[in-house]
Amino acid sequence: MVSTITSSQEAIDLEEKFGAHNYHPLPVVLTRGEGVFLWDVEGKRYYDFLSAYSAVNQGHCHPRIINALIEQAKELTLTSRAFYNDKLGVAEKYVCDTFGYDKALFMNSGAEANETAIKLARKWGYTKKGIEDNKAVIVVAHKNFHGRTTTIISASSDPSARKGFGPFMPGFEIIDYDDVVALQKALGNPNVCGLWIEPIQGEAGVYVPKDGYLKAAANLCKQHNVLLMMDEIQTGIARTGKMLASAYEEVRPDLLILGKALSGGVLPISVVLADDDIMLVIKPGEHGSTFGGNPLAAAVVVEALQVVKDENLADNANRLGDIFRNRMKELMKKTKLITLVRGKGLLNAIVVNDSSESETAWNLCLKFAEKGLLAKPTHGNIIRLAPPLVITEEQIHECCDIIESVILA
Ligand code: IF1
Repeated sequence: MVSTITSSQEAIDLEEKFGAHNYHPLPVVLTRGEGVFLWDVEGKRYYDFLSAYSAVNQGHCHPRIINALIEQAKELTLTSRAFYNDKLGVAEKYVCDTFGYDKALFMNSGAEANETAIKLARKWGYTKKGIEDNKAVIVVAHKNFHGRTTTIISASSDPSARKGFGPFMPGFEIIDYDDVVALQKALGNPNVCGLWIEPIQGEAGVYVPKDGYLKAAANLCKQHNVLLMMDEIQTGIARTGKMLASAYEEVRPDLLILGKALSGGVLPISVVLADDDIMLVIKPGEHGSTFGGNPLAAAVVVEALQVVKDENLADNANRLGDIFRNRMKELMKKTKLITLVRGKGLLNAIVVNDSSESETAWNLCLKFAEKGLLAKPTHGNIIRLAPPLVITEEQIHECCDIIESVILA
């Protein structure tokens, strides 16, 4: 018999007993979302300062996106790619026009899009750059986060992502992020087919590289005939105050990887964008996915991106991000508990003055929740603060008031 949940504790107990223990969530049980707000099963309202790790940039249950989902769901949801459907081509053209590429390849999760980019870069390396079979190397950055598959964790430097999950996929070289000299040295290897990076490292604690790093990386890639593979899964779709974070340095990646907010959080939709000389190295039968490019996703992606444009969410993120960081800098003058605020647009983090083993950041997040704001610590002492981009100036001030009152107490 299927029963309904009547209390938060009941839901937590069920997950604890029947769910795998691969997460350690904050003890809040959510049942409804609208715009910047979430409600728990007891009816308490919260500001969402995680946005499902930047998947709900457009706000929870955006009426236009939900409507597109419902209307398409009534017509056709899945055909597989064994046949054409009447929505996929429209979505492909839309994302190609939006981001300025020749071709798009839709997948579902961000990890799958990254896997797709790896396959594209390797095949390009063998067929276009002339790298000897099975020798291709992809250069990645220390503290990267690109997903959870066995190949992707083979490129990770995080012991908790890797330990116990070997053997690992060869063909990755890890160098320091934000280090042009290291990059210069690594790309000199003629077997390198790709440089795979995030424009801002999300999981590393919203680490923003120095001005000029991305531009230098793009130039070095060009110089060494290496593909620049940019993972904008978390930074893309207006989160950092521009449609793409790469645009801050006028960098155009050879492979652009997007996910999360492509759907406004209603479905897993991801995509890799590239020009013909790269994308067409993959031939029929060499790559795919049952759900990738399904008509439901195709209808949703067009509406979700159109909402970002119509509501000027990039400008809003840019403007309110400045206000937010200024408020946090003011707060830092009044307390020693916060040592740093960093980020771009509405992708920000505060660093708590404490060792990463202690519980201070976790306890702060529990207090934020008590006061009606949901955020989650990362690496023990960093709190990521990333509300939906539909938040207003008045609301962001109210949220800064909450954060300030908790921290000063
Ligand atoms: C989890 C972090 C965020 C990503 C980038 C690819 C993916 C992600 C830059 C994979 C996913 C997530 C997944 C989530 C936690 C989360 C995260 F804390 F780990 F770093 F957002 F900040 N590239 N990020 O950030 O996309 O396959 O999940 O769709 O619980 O693993 P996915």
